[in-house]
Amino acid sequence: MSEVLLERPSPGVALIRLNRPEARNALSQSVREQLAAHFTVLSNAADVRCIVLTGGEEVFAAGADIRDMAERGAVEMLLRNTHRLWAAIAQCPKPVVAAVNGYALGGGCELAMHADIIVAGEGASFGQPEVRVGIMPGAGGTQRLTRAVGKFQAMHMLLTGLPVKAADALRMGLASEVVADDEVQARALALAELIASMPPLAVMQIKEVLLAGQDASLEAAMMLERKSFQLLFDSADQKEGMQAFLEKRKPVYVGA
Ligand code: CO8
Repeated sequence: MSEVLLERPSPGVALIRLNRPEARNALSQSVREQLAAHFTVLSNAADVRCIVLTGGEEVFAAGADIRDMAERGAVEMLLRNTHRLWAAIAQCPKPVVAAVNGYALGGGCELAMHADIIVAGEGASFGQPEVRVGIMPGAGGTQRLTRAVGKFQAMHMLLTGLPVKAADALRMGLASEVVADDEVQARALALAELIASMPPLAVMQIKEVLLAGQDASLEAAMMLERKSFQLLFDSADQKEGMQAFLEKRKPVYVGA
């Protein structure tokens, strides 16, 4: 069976499931290639409005595959061009909800941080233990983590390699919600279904502007926001959404 499964649990929603339990869903080059391929296809699929990313009910992902890296040299790592595979996830225009049960460590934590919403189970834990195996994060652990939780929490996690429990992750801003372990998948799917029922152009503009604006000046980011706001007034879904409100009926969005 494939190490990365793609399912379509409900209309508008795609579910990507890591399926390498014997290696705690460690992200080998092959797994990353499969992830990138799925994200590339789903990014362009008009009938997909939200993506749930999960490792299943036991473990999210225990990081990059250490067996796959232990004997590699710098040039070999460079030639893998792994950043292009991560970019397929980072540049996905559709919202991504991570459903995290169990460990999200190293590259697994970085993978979760590529999502837009993180639903964590009470027993989940997040960590960047790379320092303990002689390296450092290479897919956003020093950058996305710091943007999410700030310098002092990020340094604490990165320099010690100590994981944080779900409740602390929530408090720090590294999770959106914490629910009972056996409710994680259902909750992530429910959120994805709700997002999939929203007007897709507005949803994609919100994601794009929020992410681009984080690294721009406030003035530039406000201009981006304004332009996207104005752009949406040319969409059929804006007319439908406002008309439906005025007519006290449920809107029907078409993504145009
Ligand atoms: N890589 C390869 N194999 C792994 C990994 C991993 N990251 N994690 C677990 N496994 C394997 C184990 O080797 C073991 O295999 P086997 O049965 O053949 O001996 C199997 O999974 C089960 O593991 P455990 O027996 O250790 O299971 P436990 O439930 O007792 O423990 C843990 C689970 C806590 C997750 C533990 O396995 C662990 O600490 N794993 C390593 C965590 C880690 O250090 N992660 C960071 C890796 S480095 C990294 O992610 C760099 C990211 C850079 C970005 C990518 C750019 C290329």
